[in-house]
Amino acid sequence: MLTARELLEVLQKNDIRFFTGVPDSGLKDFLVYLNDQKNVAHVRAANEGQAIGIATGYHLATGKMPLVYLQNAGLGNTVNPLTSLADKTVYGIPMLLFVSWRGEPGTTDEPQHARMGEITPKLFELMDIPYEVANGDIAEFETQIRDLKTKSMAEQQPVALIFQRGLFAEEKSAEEFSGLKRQDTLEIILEKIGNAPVVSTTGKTSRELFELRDARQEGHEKDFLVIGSMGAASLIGLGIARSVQETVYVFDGDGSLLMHLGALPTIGHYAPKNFCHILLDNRVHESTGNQPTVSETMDWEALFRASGYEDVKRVSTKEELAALDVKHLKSPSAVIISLVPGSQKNLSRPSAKSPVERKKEFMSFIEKFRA
Ligand SMILES: Cc1ncc(C[n+]2csc(CCOP(=O)(O)OP(=O)(O)O)c2C)c(N)n1
Repeated sequence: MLTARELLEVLQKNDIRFFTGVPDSGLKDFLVYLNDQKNVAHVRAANEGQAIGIATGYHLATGKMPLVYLQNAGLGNTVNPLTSLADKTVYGIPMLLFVSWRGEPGTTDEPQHARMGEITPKLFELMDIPYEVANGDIAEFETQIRDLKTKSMAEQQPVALIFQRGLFAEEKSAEEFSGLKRQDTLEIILEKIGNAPVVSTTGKTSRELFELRDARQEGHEKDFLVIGSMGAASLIGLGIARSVQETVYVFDGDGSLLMHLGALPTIGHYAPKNFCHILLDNRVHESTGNQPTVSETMDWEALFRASGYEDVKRVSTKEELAALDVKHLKSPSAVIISLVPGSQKNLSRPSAKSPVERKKEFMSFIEKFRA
């Protein structure tokens, strides 16, 4: 097992001192530790492809090797800049990718990780990126870092280290905050929107929605849970809204929305008359261990308005939320809800039925709303 402190020391010894990426729970401890270090250069990226861009800029300016951390789910976002920017047939940019391995064959994981879990090593082979699977023994790990760095610098190309689950020592548990939380919010909104279709984002939002439907003794057919493809919820919502009459509610996260922010002007441009975007703004990637997003410095209201949303509201308290007439906003509308991070300890995961079965139920549910 590795501790975050040991790991950072090894990296610094090898003069790897610049960090960027998108968090994952497999690297949670390391990332929480990294965020706490005031003297470490760290840029929190909105998506993994952008992290490759940031890392490239660092290398251009310093000649040194940056580190990019990501979950393998985000590898798809990196393929374009890795192959057309950092590849040795183009600009040849040395960088070390720390990739956490969800869906590793032979392990138990969620269905959305199975395909990428299987092809992660093959993707590196296809992209001709040398990789190793990280060793939990610190001395071995140090050798791996040294060798990968030497290769990356000598051949002027990216290299990768893949982290299996459970390689890090036990994490410190998340801080408790008091204030409006996601689950209470979702409950109030579900009460208000009745029988409308919902598209909900990746991570704990979909898991809480799933639990709430059970608690309310409702089925799950009204919800399309975006369990993978982080950042796609609002775009899926747009595709649905263009094809049905009923209002579509999108439950989004700040991390998810930031990942594909281009969704906003697209939605604003096409301006569906039945679209409500609910942003659950807890300012962190709570699902992967509360690593901060850049939401803190965002003017979300201005951004939604500038993108063409007709009605934009911010809600910060339970009372304000209770008073919100979400059914009568001018569409496309946005409700930005300021939340504190926090969810139940033993949050379940949608199970019993496969994603395909749930998709079929959702499709039969929205069929009656077809335009
Ligand atoms: C492309 C991609 N990158 C990273 C992840 C890992 N991941 C799952 S949920 C999540 C955080 C989502 O943050 P946010 O939308 O703010 O919701 P919160 O977790 O705070 O509820 C991340 C980073 C992923 N699933 N897919």
